[in-house]
Amino acid sequence: RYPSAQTPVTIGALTLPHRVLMGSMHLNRETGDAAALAAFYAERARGGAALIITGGAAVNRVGAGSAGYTLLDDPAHLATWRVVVDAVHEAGGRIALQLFHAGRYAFESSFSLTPVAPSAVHSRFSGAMPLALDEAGIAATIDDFAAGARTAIALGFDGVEVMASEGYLLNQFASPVTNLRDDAWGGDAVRRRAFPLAVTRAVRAAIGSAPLIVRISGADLVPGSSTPEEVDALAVALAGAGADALDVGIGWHEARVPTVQSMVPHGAFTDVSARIRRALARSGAPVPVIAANRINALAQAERVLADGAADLVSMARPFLADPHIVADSFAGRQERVNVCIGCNEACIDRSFGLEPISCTVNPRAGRELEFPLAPQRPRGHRARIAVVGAGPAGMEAARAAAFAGAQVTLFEAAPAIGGQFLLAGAVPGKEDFLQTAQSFERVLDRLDVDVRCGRAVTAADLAGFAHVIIATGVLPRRVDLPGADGPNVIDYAQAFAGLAQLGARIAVIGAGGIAVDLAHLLVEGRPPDGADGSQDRDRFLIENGLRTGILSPPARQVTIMRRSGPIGAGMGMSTRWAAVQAIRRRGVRTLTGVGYHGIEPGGVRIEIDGAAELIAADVVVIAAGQTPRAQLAAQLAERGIAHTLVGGARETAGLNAVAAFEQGLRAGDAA
Ligand code: FMN
Repeated sequence: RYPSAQTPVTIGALTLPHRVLMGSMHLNRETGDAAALAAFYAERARGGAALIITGGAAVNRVGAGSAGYTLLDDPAHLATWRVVVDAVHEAGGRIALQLFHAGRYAFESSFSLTPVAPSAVHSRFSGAMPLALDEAGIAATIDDFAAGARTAIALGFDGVEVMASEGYLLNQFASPVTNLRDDAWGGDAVRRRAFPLAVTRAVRAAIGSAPLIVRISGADLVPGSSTPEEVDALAVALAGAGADALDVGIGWHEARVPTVQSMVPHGAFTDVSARIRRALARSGAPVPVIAANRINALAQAERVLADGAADLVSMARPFLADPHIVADSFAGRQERVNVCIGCNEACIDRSFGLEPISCTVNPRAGRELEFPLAPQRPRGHRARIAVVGAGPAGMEAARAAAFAGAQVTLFEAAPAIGGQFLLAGAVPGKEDFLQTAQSFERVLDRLDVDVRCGRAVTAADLAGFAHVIIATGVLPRRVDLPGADGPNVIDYAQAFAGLAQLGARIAVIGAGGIAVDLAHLLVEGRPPDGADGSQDRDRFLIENGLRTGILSPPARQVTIMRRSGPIGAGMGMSTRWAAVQAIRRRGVRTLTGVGYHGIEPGGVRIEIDGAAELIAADVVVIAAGQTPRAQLAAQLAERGIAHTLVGGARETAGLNAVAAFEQGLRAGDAA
């Protein structure tokens, strides 16, 4: 089915049965329960990852990204990894440890240590002003990498990956932006390469012939940083220094080009790995190249490999969304795969804090022991459960309840399941949200859930059920402004539904995540039927200055506004800046600190910075929050029918898809 992906490949002494790896993810679970961490990894090994690369493990204390990192120089942290390695091996998998040093990306507060770096250059990401490493510090750090590698192999890992990308320590040495030295370790491109090369040589010497992958930064995406030629030269030199494979990372955490958000088109950066692969081929001593970032389906991995853009593909978040992505796809069950939607809300956004990560669309991720795959309930007990509403919370509640052995009926008033994900799926770059609904359709079908769409239920319909999970979602909140009931005013749900009828000038009252998404859709318009995504890729690259070209003008003139607070408040930390940047670049006016006088036929009369203004608009859209749609609860209570509220129906304050899915899982599992 996937001839290129299913061809074996070797990384040094390690032969892999196919070419799809699980990429490195720091989970913020590494210092917690060893059995839980082992269950997380073992499930992904069983799900078919050719090789798992762990999240970064710090080679020393000052190199830890935060207090949630394991420390390879602390014996107390090693026992966990031994349990993980054994579990993965028992599951038939292979696992490599990532050797990590954050450099100036370490958060200063982690261990009360001042971060170290090639030079004292402040980091916007961590807020740190690092100390420049001296000669002894450099030598000790190289030794720490070698010792960490030795430890990893002694623990039974099948190999190591040296982290030299994403703007961490080795990448900081390679870049002229962060390496201002003029000594053996900096001053020109050759000397800036010296540290990553010295680390690679030391690790190679420490582990003999064991597999060694180096994760390089294919493109830093930071102004003034290494050129493509310098990156290519580094890649060739690393292969010469003992790297068995090069894993191509993209972008620093300080980059202002999106690299991991939903809006990043699939495989947007595979030209970079292709270029490095060509440079290695020209050198006459090539090693396999691994491509990463937003490759979330096997079909796409296959294209990347067949096109020669890489020798292997790394998928990180797709293994959170669906641990079985590889096994199911190889077995022809790809329509079942729960795809990564790139939302980052339960993974990346949490990994930067100290919260354990999970996955929005798969809240089991990281909780495999709590919600084991083999249903615990005896199959004889088949409680009749109704789930009302098939948005994120309801879909997941129905799945979890059926999985736990209940006989489930899922009611949805709309013609299809998906809820707010169907709205989101219309937003440019969020097309994958539609696949979540499709994958749930398949899974619910397989679990014999009776899905009834197209009719709103009443309490009377629910009389025979042992328990009802109410997942009826939200209603757009109304605003109390003069003119708000005028014919030119609609709510955001109507705007998503009736896009074609909207005029050329739109004013949106509200500027949270939904308003930002709606503005994006309004200026870009819907893609033509049959669009294959290649236009998205071109548009993305042009918009972000990665390719020259001309963009079509925005489809509409759009203003979004709010009384107070930041534009896009409530969006995840990794997405907000990118989404707001994207709409501003497309000419959307974003206003905060707005006082409203009222809505008129010609637009919205506001006051901003002490001046009155009419925001001229043909249509005014209200996207000012939501209220729970939960009337069913009172009706069921009256009839004495047991019920649980989940998702937006329960609470809209602070609600997001992460909470909705997670509440669905817990309620369904308990039902
Ligand atoms: N990359 C690393 O090299 N080391 C890490 O420790 C690491 N931690 C991550 C933690 C999380 C929660 C996530 C989502 C990603 C992390 N990454 C890390 C980056 C991923 O390896 C990968 O490059 C990125 O998620 C894009 O690929 P994807 O679209 O396949 O997820």
